[in-house]
Amino acid sequence: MPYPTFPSDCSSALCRHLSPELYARLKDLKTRYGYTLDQLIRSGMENPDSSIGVYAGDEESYRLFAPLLDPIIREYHGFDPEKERHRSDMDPAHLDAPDPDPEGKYVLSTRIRVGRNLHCFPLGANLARRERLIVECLVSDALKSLGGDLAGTYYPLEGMDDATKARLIEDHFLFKEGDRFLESAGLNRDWPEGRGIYHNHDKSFLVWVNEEDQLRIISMEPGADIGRVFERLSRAVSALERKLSFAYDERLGYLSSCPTNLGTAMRASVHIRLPKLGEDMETFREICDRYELQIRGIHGEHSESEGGIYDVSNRRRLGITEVEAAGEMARGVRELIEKEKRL
Ligand code: ADP
Ligand code: IOM
Repeated sequence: MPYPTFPSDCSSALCRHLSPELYARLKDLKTRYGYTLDQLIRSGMENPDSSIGVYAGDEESYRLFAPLLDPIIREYHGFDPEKERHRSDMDPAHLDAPDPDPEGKYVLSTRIRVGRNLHCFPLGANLARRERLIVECLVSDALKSLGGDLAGTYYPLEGMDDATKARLIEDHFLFKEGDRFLESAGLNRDWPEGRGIYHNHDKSFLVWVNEEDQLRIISMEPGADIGRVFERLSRAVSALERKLSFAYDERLGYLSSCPTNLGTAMRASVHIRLPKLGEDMETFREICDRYELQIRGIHGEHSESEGGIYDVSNRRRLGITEVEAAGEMARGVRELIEKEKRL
């Protein structure tokens, strides 16, 4: 492929960082699992409205294509992959994140998820059909061992009726189908085979299998008790770590398909009603920038807000520990609520 061209209004990290010289330097490289630059950038090429636009195919992608990926990582996380090392801390005893909305007037629900991928397998964009089925089997077996409040059932997507699927998506429990960014990255191949969702009885603990990452481990509940949501997640991750070996790099932390999810691979979010700040996006964004928060719409990434309700979460995931990221989110949300009250 010749050097790709981007539309003039493209602002993805890919189009800002991929020069013709860099493309020429990397275009013939291939990881041991056979992943190439063209595969890495396909999603951003086909979707110029991507925010990032690249998906790694395996652990080696992060080394082989580092001249493109390191500047993207540096810019997104404010972390220097050449000089720094990631640290992880999921100990709930270290968490300082008091409920930012004790009166329950603004925050509808809290959700914290981490992404994980299995060591010894390529990442999803480069996973063969048979490997994906093995991943599903290993993960669903590990999930069967969970007890107490984490005990639940694994539901393969294949065979799930449309009404159940639609309800789970609408209620924010299940990933949506047909995401064009993932489609271009090759992450939707053989859909829906090998994909599924595990959840406990009250859907406060869930695991997505073989979506953007092989596992998305999720703790969520109504209200703003960040401590309780974090504690449940931490316990679940520890229990799964005893059964599964996750891909982890000394420098980059937990490895993920998208460079935005490296490190903690954690996104701690609230669904919050902020109708007045929603009318003053400049102030809203200024507070979010100060606390390194990201604003998403009500149905997650690439969706819009509805009825003054936003998804507000930590933006940085690498070079910050899990307890620090959740604490930063809590402090930022408290300030957003204070501002909303004053407006
Ligand atoms: P991810 O969080 O895994 O990166 P998305 O941004 O696509 O993925 O969000 C996945 C789903 O989780 C969406 O349905 C979204 O609305 C839902 N969600 C995110 N945060 C919350 C929250 N605090 N409460 C309820 N649902 C949430
Ligand atoms: N993580 C991923 N879905 N995302 C950042 C897509 C994009 O590049 O817009």
